[in-house]
Amino acid sequence: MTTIDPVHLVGETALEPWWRSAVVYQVYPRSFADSNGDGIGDLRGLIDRVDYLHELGVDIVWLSPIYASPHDDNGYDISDYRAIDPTFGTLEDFDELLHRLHARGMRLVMDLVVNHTSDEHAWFRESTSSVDSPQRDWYWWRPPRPGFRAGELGAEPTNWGSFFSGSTWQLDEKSGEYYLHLFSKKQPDLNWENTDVRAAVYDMMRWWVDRGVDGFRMDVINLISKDPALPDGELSAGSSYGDGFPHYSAGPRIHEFLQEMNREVFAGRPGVYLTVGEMPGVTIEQARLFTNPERKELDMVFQFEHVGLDHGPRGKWDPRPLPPSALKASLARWQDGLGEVGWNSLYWNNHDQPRAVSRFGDDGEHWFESATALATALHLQKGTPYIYQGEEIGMTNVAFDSIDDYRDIETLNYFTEAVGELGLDADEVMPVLASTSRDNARTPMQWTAEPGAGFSTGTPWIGLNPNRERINVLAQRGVPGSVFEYYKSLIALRHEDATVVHGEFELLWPEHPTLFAYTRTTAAAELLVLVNLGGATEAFETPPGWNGAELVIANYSDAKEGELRPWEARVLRRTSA
Ligand code: TEU
Ligand code: CA
Repeated sequence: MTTIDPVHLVGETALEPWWRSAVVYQVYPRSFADSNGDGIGDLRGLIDRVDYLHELGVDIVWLSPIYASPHDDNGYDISDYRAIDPTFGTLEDFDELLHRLHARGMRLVMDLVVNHTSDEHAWFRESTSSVDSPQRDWYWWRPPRPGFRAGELGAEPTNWGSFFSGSTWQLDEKSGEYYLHLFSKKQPDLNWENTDVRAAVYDMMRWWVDRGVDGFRMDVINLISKDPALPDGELSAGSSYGDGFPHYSAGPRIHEFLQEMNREVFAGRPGVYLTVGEMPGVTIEQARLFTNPERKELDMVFQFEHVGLDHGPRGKWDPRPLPPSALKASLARWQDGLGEVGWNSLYWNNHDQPRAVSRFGDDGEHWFESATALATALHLQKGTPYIYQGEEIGMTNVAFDSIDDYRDIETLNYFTEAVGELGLDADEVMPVLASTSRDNARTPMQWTAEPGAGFSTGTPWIGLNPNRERINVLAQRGVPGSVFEYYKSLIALRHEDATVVHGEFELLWPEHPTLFAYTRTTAAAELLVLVNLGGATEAFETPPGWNGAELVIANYSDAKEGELRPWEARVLRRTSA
């Protein structure tokens, strides 16, 4: 078994956490590899693919939830934090996976979903059993709004709308009280104000740490502290719900809770674990606090600004075109904002986002060029890059044409609301789902061109993308000029070149509408990153001193001075000697 140092020496003096030079790979287990033909990916399937991940060169696997769950939200609704769902395997399988990853020098980061549990968790069952239950206060129970009878429209304790459509409140007929659920009604929110709740969560985290896991990706962790007064949200035009976000996001005790968690779970072992907080709606100012090492809260956060730029006034189901200039301005703002004090996580994709090559790139004519251009734009930035399964082979949106093909609760709830209350035509809604549904990210991993794509010998739980015949691992692994080999080179570059890890970021040509250009600079060397985020050829003037510089990586086989072709990406290096 390879030993892995928690920290390594940088330069002469400073100790630095290992994850700063690491690349993370996210596995959505249900869609990764199915070993037993039931159509659902599992731990054994993942164990069989450890060598694949090792070959790609990633350092960390972030595993989406594998805990016991009724799967209302594909495992983000957990009914037992200390059990593996039988769909995915057993604790023995889990231990084997961990061992195999560690033996290859890789680490494992678990998904931690503790803003809410499943309504089938023992804690919630007990909480629901009686208003006098000692665990009643573990969740957010409230009586109907004064002046209203339970169940009556308007009786909900606040006017907040759920992320998954409808109200955030569900009536419990037995007690006549409502419980809060920011997501589905099968995902009741835990009451973090309660000391016992927090102690139980930390205890569970220590249990996984003792088992050997290397960190946690924390689901919607900015939502755990709410304003206990639970005020109504502001009503916006055209919506029947108020905006509760300011009242349930980054609440008054958020920093206290995260510092407490850090102390209680990781105390005495700084730099050993990776913590990344998923934080929809987080601002740069907040992120600077969350990721400032001195505050001992989190190592990094997932921010959502760049994946919200194509949302219209009515949110994600109201997509609008995105000018590349807006994208590059946002990315540069975060580079600058967290450059000195905090640390960025870098991502285009995850299991909640449509596929980047379809969304920000061109999955038709310039599929290869745009997949690799986007990869270059992201991986050369300062921060820790995250690759979502299939991104490394340029997987695209699936664009199902029937609502029956969709599986995602958010998508299905929205569809029902859209053709119901909102009175929209199914024909107008389907193209919106095709471009924005989370299921675009959840179609099975394309390993081969076969009918089951090498994912499963059975019927997959969600339809395969028919382009598996063209886009698959077998067609790319070890094949020069493939998206896979390009990702491999980018990952290797981060490991080999300290400038990629440490260099200061500076945006060039902020006014240019499509060329995303920046430098990364250390005392020893400098990188120039040039990416054309558009489908037309663009002329540019080589910045002074860069003519004839060493070419590090490029997605076209030849380079023309002063010109970038559609989605062309080029990285140059010079040393200060
Ligand atoms: O997502 C939280 C989140 O805010 C969104 O990305 C959400 O999925 C939705 O798309 C908003 O429109 C996390 C998980 O990543 C997601 O899969 C879960 O459904 C959600 O929390 C609840 O646990
Ligand atoms: Ca299976």
